[in-house]
Amino acid sequence: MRIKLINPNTTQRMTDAMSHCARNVVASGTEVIAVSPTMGPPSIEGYYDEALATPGLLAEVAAGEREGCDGYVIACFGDPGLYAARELARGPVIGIAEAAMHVASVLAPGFSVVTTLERTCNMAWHLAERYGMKRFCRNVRATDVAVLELDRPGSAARQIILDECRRALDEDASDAIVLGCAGMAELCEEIGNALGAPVIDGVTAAVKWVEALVALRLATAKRGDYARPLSKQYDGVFASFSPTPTSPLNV
Ligand code: 5HY
Repeated sequence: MRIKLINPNTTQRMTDAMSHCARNVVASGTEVIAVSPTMGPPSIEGYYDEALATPGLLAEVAAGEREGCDGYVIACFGDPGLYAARELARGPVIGIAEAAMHVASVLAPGFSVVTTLERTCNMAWHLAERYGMKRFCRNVRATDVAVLELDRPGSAARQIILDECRRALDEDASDAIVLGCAGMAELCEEIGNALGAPVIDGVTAAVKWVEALVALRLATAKRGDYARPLSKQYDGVFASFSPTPTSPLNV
């Protein structure tokens, strides 16, 4: 099977890192195709970034449909464009926040999210609400580490994140941690070993979930909200995104 892992920001080193993590967990018969859009923000740290990352993300889903991909992961903790992507895709589409929160909810009575900037904390709360996870989510904590600072050589990010995760377990009545950024995927095992508690990375959780759904021959429902977009001619620079009966996008 072929799973397309889409990093909605344009930073290739982040895409490469999450691709490595995903390839380490998939079954031998599963191919991971990791991509970034050619247009959009280098990191997603707010609603405006998310909005401008979504067209490029959707173009990658449309390309995946033409390439015969079996399922998709939206590898950004805001799960941008998740429902629009489901309109385009035949196979399952899972967001990393959605996956990580659901996994945490069956491993512990409560979890804390440890994310990057303070300004993205409410986005995580909104996602917990949307996914029915608020009863499990005890807290959302910011480390104020910028997304592109996470893997900068010499950055103190690892220690800052580990310390915040430890405070979350000590202070939030949480027994599990959800890492609130795709850029934290490579830290997951190290932090989990240090804390002796479940630490969940949404990238690998989402990839395995998509793999399981495809293996069960389950696909996105196409009767209601996730039916193909209605055909219409878009204007201006988005003309190439015009949905048609056959190919939703010809980008
Ligand atoms: C992410 N931003 O996973 C989110 C994390 C965040 O570029 N990839 C990004 O800080 O919201």
